[in-house]
Amino acid sequence: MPSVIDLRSDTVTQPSPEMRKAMGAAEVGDDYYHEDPTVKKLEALAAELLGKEAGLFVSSGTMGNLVSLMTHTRRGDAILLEENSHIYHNENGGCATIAGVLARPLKSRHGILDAPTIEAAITGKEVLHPRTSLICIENTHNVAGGTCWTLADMKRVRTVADKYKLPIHVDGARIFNAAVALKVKSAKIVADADSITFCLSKGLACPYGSLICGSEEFIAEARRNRQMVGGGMRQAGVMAAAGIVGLETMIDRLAEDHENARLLASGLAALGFAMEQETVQSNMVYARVPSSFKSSPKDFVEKLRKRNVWVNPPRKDPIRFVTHYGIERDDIKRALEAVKQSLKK
Ligand code: TLP
Repeated sequence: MPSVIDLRSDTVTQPSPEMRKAMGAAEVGDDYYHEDPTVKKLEALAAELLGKEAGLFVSSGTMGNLVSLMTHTRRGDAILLEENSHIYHNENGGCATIAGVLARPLKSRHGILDAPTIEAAITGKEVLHPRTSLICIENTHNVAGGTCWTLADMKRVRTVADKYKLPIHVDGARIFNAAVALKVKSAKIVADADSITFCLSKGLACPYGSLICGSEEFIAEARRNRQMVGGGMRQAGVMAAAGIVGLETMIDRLAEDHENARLLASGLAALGFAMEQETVQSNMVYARVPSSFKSSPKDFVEKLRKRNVWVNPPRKDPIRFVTHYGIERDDIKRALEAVKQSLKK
């Protein structure tokens, strides 16, 4: 049976052989007592890469974002975020139910918020309105197509944030994709942010985990909040070991995923798929099934699956294809052939 080409997400990646080896050999201890040397090494490495004072290992991007929100805000505050952001839509409302904040979703161009939109949404002077206490941005922006916030985009938001003395949190689940796409050091990309969450378990191909990075003081408080949501760890060095390998070996490789995404995008466009090419900036392609295809996008996805190419059925219209570790150039060519066949009756 031919192997499956799984383009549902970069979360489906298998750990590399080097990761499995490192996990087996990891030196571990009880992280509650700060005695897991491998976790400590991972946290220090992450902080160094992102130019922050400290790092904290958490179980997922969702937990990283939640703990960061809890650390930056008080219950009843308002936070500003993009209307299609992961925190707003895909974290099961944790910001409201657990952090207790009011999320104000803002319109953007391709996921990139502009300063006037942010400034207009800031409330807090009047007793009538919740106090705005945080600006969240997503880099790369998933639903906008894997789009990247440039340094200039960040600077503009930093200027407003400074004017109102607001911190910025970056949901950087795929921050290294942004760094590689923009050819900028990761630390520079988040230099204007107060905190960042990034995922090991996406393009870096690790089996588990995310990190929060920020100041020493912020991370100490985040550690308390992580405890509150049940995220305390014990011998987590087994997982952290894979994270270290991910950070050391998987970042530059992301360029291949981006190249494969571009190849896929041009192939899909040639087959009549509609997409905004300018949003194909990293490892994702969002594309609409050609209007000549007489059935629904869901049917198309099912037909494609029968040809061993997996993508998620679209929630709304565009179908998302994600490239990642384990997907080679030849797989993209095979996938495009399967797409072509699936468009036929
Ligand atoms: N994104 C996942 C899904 O939501 C399942 C995906 O397949 O793209 N921020 C962003 C921008 C994300 O895309 C994700 C996950 C997260 C946060 C949450 O990370 P996890 O899944 O580790 O909680």
